[in-house]
Amino acid sequence: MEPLEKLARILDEEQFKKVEAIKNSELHRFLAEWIEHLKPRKVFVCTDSEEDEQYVRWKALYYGEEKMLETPNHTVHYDNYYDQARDKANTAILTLNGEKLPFINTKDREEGLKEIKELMNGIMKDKELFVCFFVLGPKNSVFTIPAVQLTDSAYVAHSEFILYRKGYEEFRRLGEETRFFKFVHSEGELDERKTSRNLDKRRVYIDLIDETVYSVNTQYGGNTIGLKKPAFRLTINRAVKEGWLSEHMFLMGVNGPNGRVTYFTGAFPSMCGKTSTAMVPWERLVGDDLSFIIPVNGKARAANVEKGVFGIIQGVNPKDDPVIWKVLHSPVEIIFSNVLVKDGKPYWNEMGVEIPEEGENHSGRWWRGKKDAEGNEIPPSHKNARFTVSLEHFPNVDLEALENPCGVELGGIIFGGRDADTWPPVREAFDWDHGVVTLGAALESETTAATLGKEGVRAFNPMAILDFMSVHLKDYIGNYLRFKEHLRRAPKIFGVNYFLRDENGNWLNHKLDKAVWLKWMELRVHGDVDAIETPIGYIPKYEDLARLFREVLNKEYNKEAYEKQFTIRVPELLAKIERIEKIYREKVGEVPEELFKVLEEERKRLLEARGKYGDYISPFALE
Ligand code: SPV
Ligand code: MN
Repeated sequence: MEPLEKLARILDEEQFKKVEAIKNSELHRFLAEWIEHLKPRKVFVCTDSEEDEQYVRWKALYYGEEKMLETPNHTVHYDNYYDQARDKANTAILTLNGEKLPFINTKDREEGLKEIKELMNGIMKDKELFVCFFVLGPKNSVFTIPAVQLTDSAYVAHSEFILYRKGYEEFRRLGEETRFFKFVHSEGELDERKTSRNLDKRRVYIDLIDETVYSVNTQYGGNTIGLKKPAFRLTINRAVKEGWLSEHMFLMGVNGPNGRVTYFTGAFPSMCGKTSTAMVPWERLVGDDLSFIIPVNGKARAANVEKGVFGIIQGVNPKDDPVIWKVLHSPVEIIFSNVLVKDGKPYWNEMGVEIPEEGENHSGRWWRGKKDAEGNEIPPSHKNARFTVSLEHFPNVDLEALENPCGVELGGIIFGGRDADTWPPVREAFDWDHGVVTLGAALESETTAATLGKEGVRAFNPMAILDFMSVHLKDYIGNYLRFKEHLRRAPKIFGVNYFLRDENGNWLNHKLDKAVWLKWMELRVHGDVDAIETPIGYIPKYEDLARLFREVLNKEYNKEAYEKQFTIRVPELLAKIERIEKIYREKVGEVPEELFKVLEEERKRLLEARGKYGDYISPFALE
């Protein structure tokens, strides 16, 4: 039977009409195959209309996946207590003949597809299936990638309406031409709290060949929201094949002198200050998680893949995060997940106000001192509790940059990690290759609660993207190094470290200092301030920072603080080069020779400097 005929039989007339109006035979084939396989009780197809979006919001409440909170348009959603983060162990890239890739969890494609098909056979028999259309990137632009999502979770569909641009009309416009991503998700059987029950059968499988991701027996957004991290694996693969960059990066504009705006992307591992950097209140927020960077007419142009934020809520407080705080306390559409709720109000760890002694949270009914099955005390909210909200509600959003089909011209790229003892707070690479290798490819960071597993362990995390890597790292790095060939002027590359400590373990910087580093980087992109040349790149001069600290934060910045922060730590830097070189030689392999050459040059400069100035080099010695 033809797919459309099949769909005409399975769907009611109203839903069928919506599908038929999209003239794309691959879409019809996919829908017919999967709807037949999932066997939902009911199917709802979402167009771009406000009514259809409202239907999804309402169904999230009706099915109990979300509950209303006191503030209008606010809801709360809970994931299973053991389903609170991305599940790396059960996420795999499907490869032909079981090919293995360094640092990537892979699974034989045939086996993986078979397993998924079995797990999903009839899995929606008591459920309603939502068929939703969205696009990645701004609509009708070089960045646009259409995508279709099948899910039995109204919460997942609802989240996508907040986070992505609607795509039904785009599918109709493109018709047979549409080359699109496909996502199939089922939360599986639910328990009485409406959270996924069969976590032992949780799987996220990524099929690069069909550009399809399957996700089952999980609800946590990082595993289930197709257009977010599942799609990211697919876009990295496309980007490497087509010569552009798909990155785990925020996008923001930094206000320079005389009305100048310079755009930056920034890559940080999860929970390392990425969102808070993008949201510095007086700068221009464009995106906080995923960026596409495409060469257009010799310039690197960047766009936010999304239009909303799935942000970490722990630690958001009125003093340090006034903008987020205000948004979270206004009656705009927000889904809170895995927070504490008492009398219809949400609470979270380290929010800077008093938290009730009991209520409901990700563990069910909660009281202070409650322990989990492993004997660990359960905090009021989960460390990875989140809020989902559209960017349009932020007072500092740069809407023009967000919706511009041409994206914005990129002035700089920032790499940062959680590093206690090696990198200075900010520095600029000598050139593209130096930045790509010593700042991007060499990025290491301590692990955090954003993934299941142990925290605080220093881990190799090139470009903060390792969790999502879907191609051989040698190809990914090679594509980065070649990217400059498409450009007349490459963006400058910077490295930052917000987590540097002294020998007693004390933080050397305040949370807000990042706002000063941003201003310095903005000036450097245009050559407006001088810098000190060190073996590892250019660092700021004391005078410039002292002025910027006064102007930006109204703070005195003394020479002692500067000297401690910007001392070049030669032994740690040399040890890092050793580690990184070893990883690329032994664990990655076949990496472009340039990478080793750039590392070798850096080692030489460090050894030479050590001969002259010793192990710990004051920035004043290099001026
Ligand atoms: C991250 O962990 O990098 C996130 C949240 O942005 S998640 O969607 O879980 O990936
Ligand atoms: Mn992320």
